[in-house]
Amino acid sequence: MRIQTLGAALAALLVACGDTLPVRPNVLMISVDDMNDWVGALGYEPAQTPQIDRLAGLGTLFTNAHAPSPKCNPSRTAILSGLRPSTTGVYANGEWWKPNLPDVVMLPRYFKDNGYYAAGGGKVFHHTPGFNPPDSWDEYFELVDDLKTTGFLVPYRRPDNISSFDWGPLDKSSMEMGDGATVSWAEDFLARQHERPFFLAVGLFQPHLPFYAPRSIYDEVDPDEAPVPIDAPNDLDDVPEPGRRMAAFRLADLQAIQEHEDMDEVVRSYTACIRHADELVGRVLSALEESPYADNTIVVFWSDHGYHFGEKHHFTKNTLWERSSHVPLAIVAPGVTVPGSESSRAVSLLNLYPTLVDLCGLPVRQDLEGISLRPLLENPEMDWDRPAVMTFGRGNHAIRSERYRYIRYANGDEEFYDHTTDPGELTNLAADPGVASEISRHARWLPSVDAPGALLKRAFEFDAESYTWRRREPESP
Ligand SMILES: [Ca+2]
Ligand SMILES: [Ca+2]
Repeated sequence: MRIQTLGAALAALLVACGDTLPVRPNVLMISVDDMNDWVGALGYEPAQTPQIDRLAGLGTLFTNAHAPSPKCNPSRTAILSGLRPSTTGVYANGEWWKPNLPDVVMLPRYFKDNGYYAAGGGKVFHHTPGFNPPDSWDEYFELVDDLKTTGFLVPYRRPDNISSFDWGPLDKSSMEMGDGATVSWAEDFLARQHERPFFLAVGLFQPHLPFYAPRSIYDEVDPDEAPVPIDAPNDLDDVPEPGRRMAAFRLADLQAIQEHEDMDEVVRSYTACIRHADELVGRVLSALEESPYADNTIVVFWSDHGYHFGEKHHFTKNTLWERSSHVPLAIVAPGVTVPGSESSRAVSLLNLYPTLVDLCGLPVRQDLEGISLRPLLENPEMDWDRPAVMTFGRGNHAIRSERYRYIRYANGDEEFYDHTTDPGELTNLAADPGVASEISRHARWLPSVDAPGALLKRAFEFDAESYTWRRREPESP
């Protein structure tokens, strides 16, 4: 009897182990840089992004997903650390997270520490030297320079275009571009035999500026099919001063582009860059589908933030508005997501880290600030009251719920927009007493800490060879 009971218990344990310890899925994380929501799957009609649309159709597309910050380094640091900019103090591109956050275990490192083979290529972390720590990876393929990365050295397109910025076709094929090399590496990686589950991060640099695209793709974009967004006159009149200051970042570029009537060419080139990214996403996806890992790999696709082309009289990112924050996000999780499903709940890319930990059955991390999106992957229309929070600079935040956007700047100034009637965020309702209760409902989600800015890269002497750094003596006043 006792032996029978023991046997039954053992059998039950084995069944339980069988349930809870399946073969861990692989992860393929594809990211793009500065790609806004001009994606077919998100309803942008001029877009031709069949591959991104195909990827989204394999799982769950989030139609209301937002970046944690409207700039490369703060957004990527938040996504990969699972911690908000307001917690880490990484608010801008110069702040070097590694010496500032020595104990933070970044996403690829967490997978590596839990038995995964962590491989990355291209631009995953912000690509200033030293921002991509070698201890995060078993293998890394550095972004190959294709003139996009050194495009800042190209003579300015216009003499009065004061910043580093250019656009147009390059006489290179898709695979001769730096992103092509990254994708080639990823294709080889997926064709290889892997003994451990892998975490593979493929970081495309497109469509980041300079907006250089292979000529064959550029030539295919009909200049009339990519409309120039509307820069509504006087739109900033109801925006408080800190918001107008954010909008003025790269204002000289915007003015030069508009004065020379170049915006159609800028938009055309950016569109070509998106299509180039799309083609490469398709190659990686096909390589996965042809590999032995097709049925046991979670695929995640995201962009680090959005982009303005004159909307709210702004060019690039660097604002707390929808154009800077709204991004494509799709997750394909075999056995969890329903192909072709969509969720319009407001979600942040900050949720990616806990989501992947959850989907792969890794030990749960209590210290992360996002939460797993698994419930939404299983039921995309479930109630979800948690908004997406976005931060730019210390103390400036946007709270995006499914319907509204609330912005509060460090000095207390506010904006409030209703997306059901005003998707372009043209009318700031913050002073309207009718929305006061909604504003307080949103303000509850403001971060409770606003950490001081982390130390800048230039505060350290860095040796790339040994990956070591030393704090410089603070300059005397
Ligand atoms: Ca970026
Ligand atoms: Ca306005």
